[in-house]
Amino acid sequence: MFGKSGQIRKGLAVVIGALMLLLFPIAFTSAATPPEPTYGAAVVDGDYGEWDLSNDYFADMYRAANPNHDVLAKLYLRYDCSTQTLYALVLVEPGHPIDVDIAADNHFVKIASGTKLVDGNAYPPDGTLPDLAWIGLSADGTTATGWEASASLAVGTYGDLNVHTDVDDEETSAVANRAIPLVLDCLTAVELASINAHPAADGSVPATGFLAATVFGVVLFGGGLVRLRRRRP
Ligand SMILES: [Ca+2]
Ligand SMILES: [Ca+2]
Ligand SMILES: [Ca+2]
Repeated sequence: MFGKSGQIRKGLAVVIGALMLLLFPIAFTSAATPPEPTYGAAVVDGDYGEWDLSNDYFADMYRAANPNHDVLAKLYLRYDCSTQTLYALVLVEPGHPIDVDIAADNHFVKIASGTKLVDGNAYPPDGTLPDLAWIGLSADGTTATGWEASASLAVGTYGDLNVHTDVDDEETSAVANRAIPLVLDCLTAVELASINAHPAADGSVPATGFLAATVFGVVLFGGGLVRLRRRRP
């Protein structure tokens, strides 16, 4: 009896250990830790279903870029180290639609001390960087609920990322003081990615990993039980 419960405990430990190994590194690496973004890709197509609004959240965008004023939109970021592509998602707060029909230049991502990386002129997306796509574009094309965009940006440390959009009627919504830190550290990202096999960009890898761990654990645990039964007199 002692031996059987010991084996069962051993089997359970293997199952739990396999699950923890697979799940915990994913939990740590899939989240943005500003000033570092989530490391992964996105698809600029006007559907933000691939974004994880809790893990990819990067910064608030305030009225007039003033952190003492209301938050009118939120910024989410991802960075793909393999292509050195920055992906941005901007979603407005309820009641503050994007002012789409203002000048396309007013919706942008830039490094304040450098050139603009992407703006509304990159709409419609054509698969060539930079790209921008409206989210929830109204039938008359004058408002939207957000946008996603992609642009080339080299690995490095930046002190002045500015993401800006216009909402309501020509109202500025931008990150605090139009300059927040952004760190793109692909050495760390690659190291962690090799532990994980791949960062969880769209959730498909963790799902596969979870299934593999479950099958692996059940086979081990089941095999142990079968052996126990065979040994019983
Ligand atoms: Ca998308
Ligand atoms: Ca307008
Ligand atoms: Ca383009």
